[in-house]
Order: sequence, then C-alpha cells, then structure tokens
Amino acid sequence: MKKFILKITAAGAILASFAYCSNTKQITGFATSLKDAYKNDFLIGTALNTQQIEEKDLKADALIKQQFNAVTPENIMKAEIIHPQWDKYNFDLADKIVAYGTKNNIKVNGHTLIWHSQLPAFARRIKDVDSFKTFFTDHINTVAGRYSGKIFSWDVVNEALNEDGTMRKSIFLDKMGDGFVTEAFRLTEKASPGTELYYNDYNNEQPKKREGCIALVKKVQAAGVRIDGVGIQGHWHLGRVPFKDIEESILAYHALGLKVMITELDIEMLPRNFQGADVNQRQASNPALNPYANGIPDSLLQQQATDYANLFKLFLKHKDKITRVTFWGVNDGQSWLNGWPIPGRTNYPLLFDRAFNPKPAYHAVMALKK
Ligand code: 9MR
Repeated sequence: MKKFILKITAAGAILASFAYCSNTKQITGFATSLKDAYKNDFLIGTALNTQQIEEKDLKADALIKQQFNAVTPENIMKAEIIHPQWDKYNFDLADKIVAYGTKNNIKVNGHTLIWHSQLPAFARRIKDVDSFKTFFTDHINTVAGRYSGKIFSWDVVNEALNEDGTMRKSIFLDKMGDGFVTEAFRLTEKASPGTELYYNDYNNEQPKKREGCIALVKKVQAAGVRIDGVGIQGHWHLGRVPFKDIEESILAYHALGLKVMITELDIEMLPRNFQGADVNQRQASNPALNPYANGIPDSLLQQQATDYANLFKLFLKHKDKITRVTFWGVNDGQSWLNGWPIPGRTNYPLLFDRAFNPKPAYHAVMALKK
C-alpha cells in the first residue's frame, strides 16, 4: 500500500511540474509579468525611444508587450521634435506611438506640452509677448487637438518649479507670468476634453518643492480649470530613496483630489554630487565616477532590489491613490542615466539588464505579489 501511494505521488508530481512549466500562471495563480502582477493596483509603464516606437528593437518589443500596459514617449512628443518650426509640425513618430498603443492595448501618456527644455530654437528666439502667446496657444491646440480621444493622458506642464518651491525662471514665466500653468491646462482641456491632465516634476516629493507644487495645483483649481493628477518623476539613488517624503507627498497630493503617479522611475547606482533631474546640470568626466564599467557587484544589485521592494510596498499601501508607476526606460543599457550628468558611464538603474534579463530588483518587485 505504501509503495502504491508513493508511485501515485511521484506521477502526480511529474504531471504537476509539467503543467507548471507549460503554464505557470494557471497552475500556481502567480503572474508572469509586472502588468499582470499589479493589474488590480495600478498601471505599469515604461518610456519608449524611437527604435522601440518603430518596433525595430525586437527584444525590447517583446518585453514591452509582455510586461507593460502604459507607455510614455521619452522624447518624440517634446516641442523641439514635434513642432520644429513656427508653422511646421512633425507628427510621424507621435502618430506611431499612438497606433502602437491602440494595437497593443497599452495606454499612452503624452509627454510633454509645456516644458522649458527641448524647446525649438524659433520659440526661444521669440521676443514679443503676443507672438509668444500665439506660439503657446497654437502649440497646445494643434498637438493636444490632434491626439484628442487617442491618448489617455498628457503631462501638460513639466518641471515649472525650483527646488525651493518658487516658479522656475523660464521663457514661459518671463513672457506670460506664472499664470502660464493655468492657461496651459485650460487650453489642453479645451483641445482634448477626454484626456487626463497632469503636472509632472522631479524632486516634488521634497518638502519645499512639494509646497510649491501644492500651491501651483491650488491655483489651477481656484481658476476652475481641470487638473487630474501630479506626477512624481522618481529619479532616485541607491540607498537614499526618500520614503518618508514620498509617502507624505502621495498623501498631500491625494488630499487635493488628485491622482498620483510615479512617472519616470529609476534607481541610479553611480555617484554624483547633486540630486534631481535638471538636464542643464552636468558633471565633469572622471574614471572614478564610472566604477562598474565591467560589471556591478551582486551586493549592489541586492541592495537595489531591497530599495525597489520597499518602494513598491509603499505604492501598494497607497494603491487607492496611485494610478500608474512608469519606469524611465526598458533596460539598463537604454537608460538616459548612462549619458547624464556625465557622458559615457555604465549605469544599472532599471529592472532589466542589458540583455533584457530580469534583475534581482524585478524578482523582488514580483515577489510582493506572490
Ligand atoms: O530621457 C530623456 C533623454 O533622452 C533626453 O536627452 C533628455 C533631454 O532633455 O530628457 C530625458 O527625459 C527627461 C524627461 O523628459 C523629463 N524629466 C527628466 C528626464 C530625464 O532627463
């Protein structure tokens, strides 16, 4: 009898393990991708570069479709590319990402309508206030209008604040005063009524910048203009993720009636001497600042996994307030952090390595849902 039971058990185990291999999800109930694991919590997004939008990067393409249900174009909807001259627009790639989203059932977040950086040269040269306002209005009406009903959301205004919470000195502030933010939301709502509208910034989880961000949102709301959410970009550093500030900010933005998103998440592994993502800040090249050019110690990947796991625990705790978590890039080799603030470094900020394999951080984030 004992022998018989043993035989049955062994056969069952073989069958079960076969079924496990052929369809992990059905047998165990465990998800096999980020988007499935977090499907009841929030969207999981990634930023796409041109190669990926054009489906020319085949390995990336397979991974994007498997893992993510939201995308943000990393560069191609920025004014310098989509609106290079006064009366010339370049919609080619933006149309492609919209089609890509529709075809693959992936939500597209437009990035970004109003940003002081990556402005076309003609716009930077405009001297006269009325002409500048015409550029501003035409840009929003044309770009937001074209994708009305076709994209899910817009980062309407990006990075309008200084670190101390005051308004950044930009051409927009200079020509239009601080009302430009409200005006941008008002125009976008009109041009694209069904689209969610967000304010997006880095370091806006830090107390002073957060206060500035709250004041900016309240100003838009007081004008009776719709704003649906705030994006906290989430360019953070290994071992220095500001968990308390992040949680306080999620609560503070939610208290304004807004959705909260983490919009450009990465955890940087290399040293630098300042925090944030101001693309105008640079640091001199120095081999000591590129210590892992030939590979990164496993201990650091484990530390990164712990940081990511703690972040996602926090996001899950506030899943009623968070609607999307987007990584700024698909794999480590494709991250902007290999080229900034020091060019030519080897960084490791994301969940997938250069060969598109999941890193310890990926497994740690997935393990939270088992
Ligand atoms: O990742 C983008 C990089 O490819 C561009 O060179 C850079 C130029 O400004 O912009 C990067 O994306 C930024 C995003 O649009 C806004 N927040 C900061 C991001 C990183 O700089």
